[in-house]
Amino acid sequence: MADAFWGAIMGERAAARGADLPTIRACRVRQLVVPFAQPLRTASGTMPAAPMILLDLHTSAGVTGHAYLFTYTPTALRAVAALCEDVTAQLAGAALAPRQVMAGLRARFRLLGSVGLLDMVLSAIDMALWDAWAKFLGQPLAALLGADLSANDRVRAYASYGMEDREQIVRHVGAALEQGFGFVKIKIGHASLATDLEIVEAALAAMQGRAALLVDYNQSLSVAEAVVRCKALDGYGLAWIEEPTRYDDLHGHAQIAAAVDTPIQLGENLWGPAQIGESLRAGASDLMMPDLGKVGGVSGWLEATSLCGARNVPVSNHFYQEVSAHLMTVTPGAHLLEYFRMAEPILMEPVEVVHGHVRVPRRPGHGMAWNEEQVRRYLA
Ligand code: SMN
Ligand code: MG
Repeated sequence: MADAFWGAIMGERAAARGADLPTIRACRVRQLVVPFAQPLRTASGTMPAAPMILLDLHTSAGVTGHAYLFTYTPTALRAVAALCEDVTAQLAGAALAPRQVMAGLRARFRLLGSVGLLDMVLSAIDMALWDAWAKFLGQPLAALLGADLSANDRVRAYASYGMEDREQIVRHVGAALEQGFGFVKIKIGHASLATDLEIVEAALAAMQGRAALLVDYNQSLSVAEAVVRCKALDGYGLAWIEEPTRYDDLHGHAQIAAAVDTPIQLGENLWGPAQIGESLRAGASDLMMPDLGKVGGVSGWLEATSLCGARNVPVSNHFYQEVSAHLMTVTPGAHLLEYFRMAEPILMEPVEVVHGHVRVPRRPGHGMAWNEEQVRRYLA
């Protein structure tokens, strides 16, 4: 009953407004498990593949907004897909107005609260809405948000890899240098600090000064151990040390950041602009890297990165490179784009890397179109 009520409300508002905006017709949600080129090992777990949902938001203007959402574990896939289906079922008839639609949905879930899987679903809906909106206006997302792509359509990127042994790290560094990347991220958090240092030294030796190294602990250390290990890493001139301790231990991260010289990076696990703001106020990190699937999609990114800009904190992304590339062109203090080929197997046109930079596509919207043959192959 309540759902019919909300559907009527959304529909009435569109009708009252007249036909000046397209309306949302229907949404399709699909569940996939897309293999990584190789299992992605982190100090907090290994992922053999990317469980993700695809969201297609069809409109009366004949344009369809697309979004994918990484669910981290197949265990969450079905629940996230079901939640996405139920939430998007309320949107039929609503005007294609990303800000209004999202404000309406967030108001609806005020009592439930959204941190967690619902925030992920709302983030995906937001990304699909902005894609459809930009397509309806015939603009690349970046241009719609105010970027001049004719002046600059490239975003500096870093090649992102997992937690691997020396030989694999050296191979990855070689591949990254060949593509012109000036920054390479590897994951550490091995059983001992000695092994971390051995891997870092191998990566730096392979780089021969041609690139800067970023490391990612994926929340794996206690604060005390993180202070010890990050201090030991201080002498290596790393560009950043990422999530040395639990993402939500803002005080702990602030302690680590105060104890070491190397910039501390976090943000991929912060839920929405509110948690980004809390983290900034706590001085938890020197750098910030929101994740579009957790921060609230395009709308969440714009709000969160405005907070970063106000505090002069450089901003990078986590995953979702195809959409993040557009946003980085209009983000104050845009720092580095994470280049990690998660969705590439299901895209018609993966993002293009040009000498260590990702080129922002000029196609309307974010530029992603599904390779439906591949999608069918990976349906869960
Ligand atoms: C990361 C997180 C989750 C899955 C894979 C990789 C990593 C990153 O923290 O920064 O990409
Ligand atoms: Mg990370």
